[in-house]
Amino acid sequence: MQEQKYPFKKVEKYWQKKWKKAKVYKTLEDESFPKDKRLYVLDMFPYPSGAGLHVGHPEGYTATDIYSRFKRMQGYNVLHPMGFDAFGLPAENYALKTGKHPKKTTKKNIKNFTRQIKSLGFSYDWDRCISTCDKDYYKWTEWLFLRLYEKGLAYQSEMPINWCSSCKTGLANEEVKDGKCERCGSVVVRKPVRQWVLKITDYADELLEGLDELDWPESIKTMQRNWIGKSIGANVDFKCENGEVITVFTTRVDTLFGCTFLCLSPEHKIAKSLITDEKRKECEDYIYSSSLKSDLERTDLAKEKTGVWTGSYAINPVNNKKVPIYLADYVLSTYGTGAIMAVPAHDLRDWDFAKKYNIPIIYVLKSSDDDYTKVFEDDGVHINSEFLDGLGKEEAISKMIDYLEKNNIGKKNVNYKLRDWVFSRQRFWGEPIPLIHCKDCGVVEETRLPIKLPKIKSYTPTDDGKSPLAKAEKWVKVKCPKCGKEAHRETNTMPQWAGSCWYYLRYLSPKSKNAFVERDKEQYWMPVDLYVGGAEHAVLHLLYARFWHRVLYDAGLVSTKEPFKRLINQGLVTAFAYQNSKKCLIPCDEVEEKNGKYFDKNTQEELTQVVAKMSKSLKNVVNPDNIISEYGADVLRLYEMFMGPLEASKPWNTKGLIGIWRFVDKIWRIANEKKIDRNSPMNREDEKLLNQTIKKVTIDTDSLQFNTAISSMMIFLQSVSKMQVIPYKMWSDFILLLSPYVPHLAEELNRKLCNKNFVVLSSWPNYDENKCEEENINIAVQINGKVRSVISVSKGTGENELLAIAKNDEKIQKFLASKEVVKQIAIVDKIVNLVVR
Ligand code: ANZ
Ligand code: ZN
Repeated sequence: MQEQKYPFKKVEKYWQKKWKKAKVYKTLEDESFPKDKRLYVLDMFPYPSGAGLHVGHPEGYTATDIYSRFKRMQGYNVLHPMGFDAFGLPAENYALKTGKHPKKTTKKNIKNFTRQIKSLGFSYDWDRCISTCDKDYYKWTEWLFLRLYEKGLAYQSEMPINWCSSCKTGLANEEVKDGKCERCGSVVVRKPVRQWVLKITDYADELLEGLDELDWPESIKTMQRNWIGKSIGANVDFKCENGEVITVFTTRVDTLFGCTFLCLSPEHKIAKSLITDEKRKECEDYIYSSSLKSDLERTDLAKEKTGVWTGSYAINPVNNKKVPIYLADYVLSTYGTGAIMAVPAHDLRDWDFAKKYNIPIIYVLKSSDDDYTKVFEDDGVHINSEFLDGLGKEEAISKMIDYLEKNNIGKKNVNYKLRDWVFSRQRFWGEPIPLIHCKDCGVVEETRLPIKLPKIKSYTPTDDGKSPLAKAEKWVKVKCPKCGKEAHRETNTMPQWAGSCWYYLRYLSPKSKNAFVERDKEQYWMPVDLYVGGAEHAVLHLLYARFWHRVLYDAGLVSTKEPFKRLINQGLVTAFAYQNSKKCLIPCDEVEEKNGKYFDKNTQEELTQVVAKMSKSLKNVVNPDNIISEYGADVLRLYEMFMGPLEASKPWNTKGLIGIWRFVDKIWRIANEKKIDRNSPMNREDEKLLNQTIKKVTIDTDSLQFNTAISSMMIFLQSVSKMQVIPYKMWSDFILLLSPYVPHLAEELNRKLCNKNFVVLSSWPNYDENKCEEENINIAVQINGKVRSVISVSKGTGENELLAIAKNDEKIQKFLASKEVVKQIAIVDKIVNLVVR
C-alpha cells in the first residue's frame, strides 16, 4: 500500500524544526556538573569545498553523533561541536579561476555545507559553530603565533625549501608526498626563499613520549614515531691527511673496525678542499649531476649506487688504517652530519658501493651461517674488533662510545628525521603573520589584532617567492609600533594547518573576546575524549596540533599535555568500478547489469567488478543530497553504519541501501499495523529477547561497533514482527535503542505512542543480566547404553554441537581414550548416545 510507506520527508523536517526550537542539543553550561560525566566528542571539521559534502563525511559524523546521543541518554554532559576549516589554497585557486573573492565563495560553501550537515539531523551544538577565516577567530590564531614567536619558536630563515611551482608557494616537508605536492601533484623542487619556520624540532622528544599515553591507532602512532625518526648513535671524528676533520653520524659505532671508506654527501662543506687536482673535473661533474636528483631518487635502495673518489684519505681512529674518502649521493646533506663511515660487510648500501668500486670488505660480526660472501645486516657477536671481540651489539656500542669519549675522537649523539616546520606561504587566503619589519628595530610584533587581510585586486601568486599581499602597498606600509618610523608588514601568510592547530579549544568558549579560550572552560572540558577523522592527517594536522598544544601547555595556557586522548580513523568509503580485459576502468554510466553480471554498454564486453576510490571521472561519486531526498537521512545514517566496522574501508553499494530502507519501512509498518499493548505482559522469551538486545546494543554502541548493534536490532525486529500483540515495554525500549541511530524515526514512533517527551532527551534503557541468560538443561550422555556423564547445555542446542560438547566432557573423554566411536546419536534437548569399540 503506497500511502503507508514511511513518510520520511515530512517526519525528518518536522523533528529537525522541533529540536532546533527546543534547543535540545545545547551543551549544558555548567562546570559544576561532575567532570567524570562530561564528554568531549569531536569530528575533524571539514574544509568547505565547492563540491559539497561527500558520503565519506557523514561516515565519521554519524559515528560521533550516535556516540554523543547514546552518552547523553546515559546521563553525560556531551560537548559535540562542528565548524569549518575555511582558509586554504582551493578557495584561492577557485577565486583565480572565476574572479570571485575567496571570502564570498567560502561563505557560500559554508552555507551549503551547513545545510547538508543539518539535513542529516546531527546533534551538534550549533551555537558553538566556528570558521577559521572569521576575523574573530583568526585574531586568536595570530595571537597564538605571537606566543610561539616570543618563545623563540618562530624564526626567519632563507633556506632551500620545498617549492611547488604550480601552486607557487613553499611547502612543509609533511606536505610533500613522494616528492610531489600533496595538493596538486606537481613535482616539488628546492628553492631558496625567505621563510618563517616553527621550531617543532625543539619538541621532538615530548612529541614522541606523549604518544605512549594516547589511545590512538597503533598505525598512526607508528607513522608519527617514524616521522620524528629518533636515532640514537654517535658522532665519530676522522682526521684527513690535509688536517681537516670529517665527523660522521652512525647508529652502529660498534662496527668501526669494519669501516673501509668514508662517504660525504656531494654538497658537504669540506668536500671541495679534499678533492685533488686529478679528480677535480670528475668530482665537479658528479656534484652537478647529483644536484639534479631528488632526495627520493638518491635514497632509493633499488637504484644503483654512484659516487667518485675525492683522491684523499682519512684515518680510521681505532686502527689507524687509511680509508678513502668518496662523494656519494646516497648520503644526504640534510641528515646527521652529511657524512658516513661505510661498513660494507654489514650495510647493504655500503656493500653495493664497495663491490662496484672494489673497496676492501672486513667482517666485524660473526655471520649466522658463516657465509662471508654476502652482506650480513643482522646482529651478531663481534670479530676482528680487538677490544670488542666476543661482545653483542648493545655492549659493544657502549664500550666503543666510552673508548671514543675517553680519547676525544667521538661522542654519543642523537639525530631526528623531523625538520622544523616551514610555516609561511606565499599566498593570499590565509592568516596574515602579525609581524612588522623595521629598519631600526628589526622584527616587531603587531599590537592591534586582528591584522585583517587587505582588499586586493589580483591574488595571482608569483614565482619570485613573494605573496600577493606584497602588492597591497597601502596595507604593507605601516608605522613601526616601537619607533614610529616607516616600516613594512610581513606579507607571507600562514599555512592551511594553522587554524586547525587549536580549533578544538575555541569551541569551548567560541565567543570569548578576552581570551582564545576561557580558563575554567578549558580546565573543565579538555582533553577531547574521542576524536574521529581521516588517517590522511597522521603527520600533518595531528602532529602540528599536538605541537602547538604542547607549547601552550608549557606556557601554562592549557592544562593537559595532549589534546586528543582517543583517536579513531574512519575507513574510506570507496565505490564499485568496472574493469575490462585491458584493466581499464569504465565510467559507471557506461556499464549495464544483466543477471548479476556487468557489461560495457558500447562493446558488450563482460566486465569485472572491482573497488576504487570515488572519482568524478568514473562517475561513481555519491552525493548525500540525492540519497537523503530518495530515502531520508535516517536511512543514510543507518546504511553508513551498517556497511561494516567503522575503521574498515568499504564500498558503497546501492543494494545495501535498499536493504536498510526495507528495515526502516518495516519498523514503520509494524508501528502502524500491530497492536502495541500497555496491558499485555512479557513472557519469559520476550524478556530474554528484550534484555539480550538491550545488552548487545549497549555494549556495541559503547565500543563503536555500530554494525553489529544494528544487526541485533534487526534480529529483534524480526521476532517482534511475528507477534500478534507487542507488549508496550518491548516496543518503547526498542524505540530508545533506535534513537541514536535513526533519531527522526524514533521521535515519530514515540509520538505515535502518544508520548509528549523528546526521545533524544530520554534515559537509555537498562537490562537485567539474569534475564539475558539462556535457559540451560541437563542431558545424559550414554556410552554403550550406560549413562557416563551429564552435560549442561542451552535449550535447543543442535545435534552436532551436542556431540562435540559430549565428546569434550572430561568424564566421557576417559572412556573414549584409545577407543573408536562406531556409532553416535544425539537427540536435541534429550540425550546423547555413543557406541564405542
Ligand atoms: C655505519 C653503519 C654500519 C651504519 C652498519 C648502519 C649499519 P638511521 O637509523 O636512519 O638514523 N647515515 C648516517 N647519516 C646519513 C646520511 N646523511 N645519509 C644517508 N645515510 C646516513 O640511520 C643511521 C645510519 O644511516 C648510520 O649508521 C649511517 O650508516 C647512515 F652496519 O653507520 B651507519
Ligand atoms: Zn622600528
